[in-house]
Amino acid sequence: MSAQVIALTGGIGGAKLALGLYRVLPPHTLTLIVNTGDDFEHLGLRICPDLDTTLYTLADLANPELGWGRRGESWGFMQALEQLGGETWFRLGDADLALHVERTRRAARGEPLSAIMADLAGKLGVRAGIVPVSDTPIRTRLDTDAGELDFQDYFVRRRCAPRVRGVRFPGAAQARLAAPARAALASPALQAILICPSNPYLSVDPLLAVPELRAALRTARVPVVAVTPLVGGRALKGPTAKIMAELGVPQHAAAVAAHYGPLIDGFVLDSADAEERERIGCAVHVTATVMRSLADREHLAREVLSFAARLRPRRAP
Ligand code: FO1
Repeated sequence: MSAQVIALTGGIGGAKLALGLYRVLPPHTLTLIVNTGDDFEHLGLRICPDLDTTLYTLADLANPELGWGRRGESWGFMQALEQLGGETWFRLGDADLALHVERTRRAARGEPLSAIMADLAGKLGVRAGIVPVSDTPIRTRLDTDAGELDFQDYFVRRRCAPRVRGVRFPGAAQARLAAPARAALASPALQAILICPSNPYLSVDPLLAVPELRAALRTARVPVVAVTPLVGGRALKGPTAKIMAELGVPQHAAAVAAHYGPLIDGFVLDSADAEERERIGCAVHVTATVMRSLADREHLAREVLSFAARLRPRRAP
């Protein structure tokens, strides 16, 4: 059986590295375990933004300007909805809508989310596993100075403006891993578990809040490697640095490594932050982590994989 790699991902930064990995590895050897804390019911539809961003990115259908949704999208549905006085703060493109409608229809018949996504990914020609962390709902809720908010209310409707005091993940403690995620973690051919440069507090923490996944990382016999989402104390996109400041955490890559703590064996630091190396309590690899081009994504993927391969496998517990 060929060597297998797992990457934990969510959001647009995560999808960039996921694409790099997809392009440098034999595609069927990659399993992406994806955040579902951003999911919500909207306009009667089941919306799974991180799963869809990952799917569209790997299927080469993603909108390069927005990072979410589909390339070359039309917005007739939104325009018609606006005319009718409907809710338009969360934009659903016409082609994107088809995915939400189809997923909602199949979920209503009782099909697990992981099975629906595996089938839809196959239909779009994607050969890596795009797996929701769990088939049961996990929701990211933020305690803010504007009250407790659902993720998309905070992220899209209020554009991340409220100050964050804490984040919780209802449903995560009871959630079981989706079966394909469990199978990938148990594979004897597994070589590495990677944590993509996703927002640690909003995209990765909901994954790590699932007890089975946290335990799998703690007891993994393969190296677990995280990639910094910060460069020079700033996130290229999204509210990672703002949230760290609001939570009283220093806005440094080293603080992200400390956040993952004993769950990781290696941390990939950006060249701009090389001096932070000494402050990180695990093996460190320094390289260019900013992913503007496809070549950048592939380069980072190769760097992360070869770093993980150099780390000694953990001993059996
Ligand atoms: N993000 C926005 O900032 N505005 C939107 O209107 C919006 C719509 C949207 C529709 C489908 C989808 O899959 C993602 C969408 N996103 C939108 C992104 C979404 O909020 C993601 O949760 C974030 O990118 C965080 O990962």
